[in-house]
Amino acid sequence: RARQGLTLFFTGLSGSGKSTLANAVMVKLMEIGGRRVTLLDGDIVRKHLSSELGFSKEHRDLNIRRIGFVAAEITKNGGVAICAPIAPYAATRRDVRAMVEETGGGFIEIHVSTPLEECERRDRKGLYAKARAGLIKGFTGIDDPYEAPETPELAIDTTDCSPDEAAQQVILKLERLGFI
Ligand code: GGZ
Repeated sequence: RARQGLTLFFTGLSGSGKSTLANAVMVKLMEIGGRRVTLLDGDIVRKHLSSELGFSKEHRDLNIRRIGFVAAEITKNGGVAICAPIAPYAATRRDVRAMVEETGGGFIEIHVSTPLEECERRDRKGLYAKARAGLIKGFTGIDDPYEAPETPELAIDTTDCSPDEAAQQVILKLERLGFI
């Protein structure tokens, strides 16, 4: 598997630590070397690939399918795609897994399982406060669903662990699975 392409798919609530963790894992993989690494973070994708989309179920699904398509292309060519959207719907995540696995590469789903309570306590961007006040409608975890993965390859709660510790857990998992 050490030569196979691979997609790391982080899913979790806003503020759960997906971006921070995805970045830390990217840095570690680049240090290890051997594979090209592409980060498809939620914010980056929303800006460059899905700028016309909102947050309805249809638009979220379309956003995730686009990410899945790009990740599958990268994986097919032997690279590492690191994705970090909320991706709230289980069925859509399953479809993306199938798209990636069809290329013969690996798909590792990582649930960044930091509970809502902690995400809301952090509220780095003030979005939870706005959602609670009704200023943002359809905010994931407040008045929009998040379907937690039932059998992810890995689940990491970042409440009590540093980004470096969390990233190390991902690297360890990749070693155990034979990808690095
Ligand atoms: C959830 C929203 C919403 C709503 C704007 N619901 O903390 P952030 O700001 O940077 O992460 C959130 C981001 C989610 O975009 P994704 O592309 O990851 O979502 S999905 O996978 O569902 O397509 C948040 C911001 O966009 N944001 N409105 N209503 N998050």
